[in-house]
Amino acid sequence: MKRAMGKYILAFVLVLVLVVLAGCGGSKDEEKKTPEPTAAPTDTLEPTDTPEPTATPLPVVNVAEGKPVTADHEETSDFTADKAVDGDETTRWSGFSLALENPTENYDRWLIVDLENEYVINSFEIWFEFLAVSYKIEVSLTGEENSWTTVFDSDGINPVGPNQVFEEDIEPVKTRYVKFSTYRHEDQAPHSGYPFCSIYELIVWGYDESELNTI
Ligand SMILES: [Ca+2]
Repeated sequence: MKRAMGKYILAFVLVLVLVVLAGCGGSKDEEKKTPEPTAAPTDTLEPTDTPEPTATPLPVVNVAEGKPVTADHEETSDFTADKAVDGDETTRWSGFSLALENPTENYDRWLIVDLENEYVINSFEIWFEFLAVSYKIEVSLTGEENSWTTVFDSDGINPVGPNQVFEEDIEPVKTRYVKFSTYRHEDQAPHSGYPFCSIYELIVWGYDESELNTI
């Protein structure tokens, strides 16, 4: 009887152990799976930029070409002031510097273009044949003395030459007259050998404001 009871107890313990082991192991299917990575949040859509309005090109032209022009000196009848604005890059205006003959003379030469209308100008080009001193560009609505405003000054940097093209942007300014003038900067040595202010073409880029309303 005791042996029979012992067998039952042994069997019971064996079953209990198996049940416990089964509970601890679990099946493969029940194994915890590595959680799927959370999908990256969808990128927040950037607000669509409002397209910039396409800038209408300014009706910029050479407002100096063919316009009345005067200069304080013309080297010869072949190098007259009008040659600086005739639209021909092979003809030129040349002013002779008196300083070559007399060093006490100044180096100043000037040339004024009457644009015959008020234009907003924003850049210029000068096709130099030669210049050995500094130069300025001034503007005026009336052309009267003391009405000039300097919009560019080479300030000691001069083309020297020969045959250099200077292009400069300036703050847009409304003007009718454009004055080119030369001077010897205090840091510049007196020139020699090339006493001319010689320009193939002075090009002034600008536009008529009244035309902006029609384009
Ligand atoms: Ca010319």
